[in-house]
Amino acid sequence: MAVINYSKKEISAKIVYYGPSLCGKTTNIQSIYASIKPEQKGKLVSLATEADRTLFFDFLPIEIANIRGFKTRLHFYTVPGQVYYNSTRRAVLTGVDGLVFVADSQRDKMEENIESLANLEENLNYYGKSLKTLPLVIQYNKRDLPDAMPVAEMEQILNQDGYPSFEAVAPTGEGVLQTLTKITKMVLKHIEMGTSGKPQRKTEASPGKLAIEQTAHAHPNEPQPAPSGAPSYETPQKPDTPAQDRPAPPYQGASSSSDGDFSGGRIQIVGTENAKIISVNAISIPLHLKVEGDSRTYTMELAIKIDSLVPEG
Ligand SMILES: Nc1nc2c(ncn2[C@@H]2O[C@H](COP(=O)(O)OP(=O)(O)OP(=O)(O)O)[C@@H](O)[C@H]2O)c(=O)[nH]1
Ligand SMILES: [Mg+2]
Repeated sequence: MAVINYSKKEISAKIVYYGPSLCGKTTNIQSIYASIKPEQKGKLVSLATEADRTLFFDFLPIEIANIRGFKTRLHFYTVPGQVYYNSTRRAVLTGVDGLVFVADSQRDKMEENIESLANLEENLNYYGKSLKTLPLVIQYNKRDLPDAMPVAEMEQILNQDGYPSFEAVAPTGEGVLQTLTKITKMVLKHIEMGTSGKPQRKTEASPGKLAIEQTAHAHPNEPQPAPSGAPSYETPQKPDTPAQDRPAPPYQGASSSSDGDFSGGRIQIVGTENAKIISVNAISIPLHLKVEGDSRTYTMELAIKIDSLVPEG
């Protein structure tokens, strides 16, 4: 789950590149690292065996544009694809906010792709999560190889739910930034709106999402700006990149508060009134609130459900 530090005004989100052994996860991260401006990226950390197989994970932090005044950091991880490292794969998924499934396009790797996707769902289930409720992008990598399966066939097998997908040749960077941009936008939308970033799916609310919505989702009745913050790259986007997959322009900050809308600023409780019993097991307490940057005072009823009222003494 995204970590939001309100006092520092920072959001951190975790995106994991998952997929079978040797499908090109590390190569994706290396290619991203080579394309991102130095001031936007942190150190690329790779923990690999001598044969360059990922042993634990690769890690790349990227800082992106502010979202509603919050500095936003994305942490990209890969997992070790080799089958016997499952406990490490599962550990890397802790707190994941978005996923890129890198599929190997070679025909004889299809079984491994299917197994890895099933393994991903199984490991997410361990944390009470699912592909159905997390942003996911599928990448068909190794498109340059002669035995690459047609994409339509791969879609049929791996992507019946219609997740966004991209073709890639990771060592040349082809399709790498498009994949990154898409998952970044989906994750930011997920954080902002409390959705999976997939409009066709209905997601269940969780306490974490609610907290994010209350503070970061500014104006529910106004048109929302497209989530910003796709990293800017040193290499230009290909001209044939579909418009929706290009990085969005930097978001210029939250607009001023409108009536009854507490977004964007710090909320201070300036007064309370006596609690009222509103049902056999609930009370409400009127709270008077002030919002940073707004001279008006607001009143809100805080309703609390209680098991029972036990007289003291
Ligand atoms: N031809 C071709 N080779 C690729 C492509 N992507 C990756 N490779 C090569 O495939 C090999 C494995 O790539 P990695 O990025 O290390 O794979 P990985 O998914 O991180 O593998 P594990 O860490 O073992 O899970 C390397 O030799 C890469 O150069 C591609 O699109 N085309
Ligand atoms: Mg690797």
